[in-house]
Amino acid sequence: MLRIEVITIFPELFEAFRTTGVLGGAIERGLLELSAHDLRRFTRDRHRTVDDIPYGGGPGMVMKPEPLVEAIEALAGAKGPERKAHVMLMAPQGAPFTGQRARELAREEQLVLVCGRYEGVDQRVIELAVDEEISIGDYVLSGGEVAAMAVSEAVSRFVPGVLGNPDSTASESFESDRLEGPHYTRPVEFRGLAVPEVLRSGNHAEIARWRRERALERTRSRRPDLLTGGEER
Ligand code: 9D3
Repeated sequence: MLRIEVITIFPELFEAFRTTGVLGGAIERGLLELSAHDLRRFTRDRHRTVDDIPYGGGPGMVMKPEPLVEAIEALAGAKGPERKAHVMLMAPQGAPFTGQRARELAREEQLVLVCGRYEGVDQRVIELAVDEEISIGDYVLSGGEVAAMAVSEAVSRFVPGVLGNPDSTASESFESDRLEGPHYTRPVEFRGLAVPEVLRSGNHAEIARWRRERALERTRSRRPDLLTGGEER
């Protein structure tokens, strides 16, 4: 069973997350575990300090190494060939997180997701205790917690049994290299906007063709990079 351990100064952010939706259901059904660990529990000083000023100067604070390395080692053991857990630092300078990486990570026994805050993490934490640094995209977040949630959701969807239909992960965007087209439900007309006639025609070949066309159109305009393989279909 996959066990996800999150190290954060804001464990309360994960309370609703771990009890809600597909992920909450999967945890309830015993298909995976997710625990959030308060980094401050691994401090030893009165003020439970997790940050300090940067060597060399500059703005902001840096996460000090002792609490982070102690937390990681308490949950995962020391880095090396014996360690069973895969330790990932959520970091803006990390490698881009992808659906393919999510699929691979779903096969791990234990993932430790380390959430940074402030300007960053002392480099020695990475060298001594981290296996991989991951970013979820080119925008600035205030810390790694939202990224850890994104990674947890994306990975959990590849854990066998988490989704009802075993096919539905394969047919989604980024598994099919094509964005999805528009969706409609009732009512057939809403504020003057009608559901496209073809979707009500009952002609399944026509419907499939229409959906392929809309998907291709949308992909061309929003994500042309996905089509550089050149295939038209
Ligand atoms: C304003 C400070 N930034 C200079 C450009 C550096 C910076 C430090 C710390 C930017 C963001 C953060 C906090 N972000 C994360 O911890 C983070 C993140 C992100 O910001 N974007 C995408 N993926 C991730 S994973 C972790």
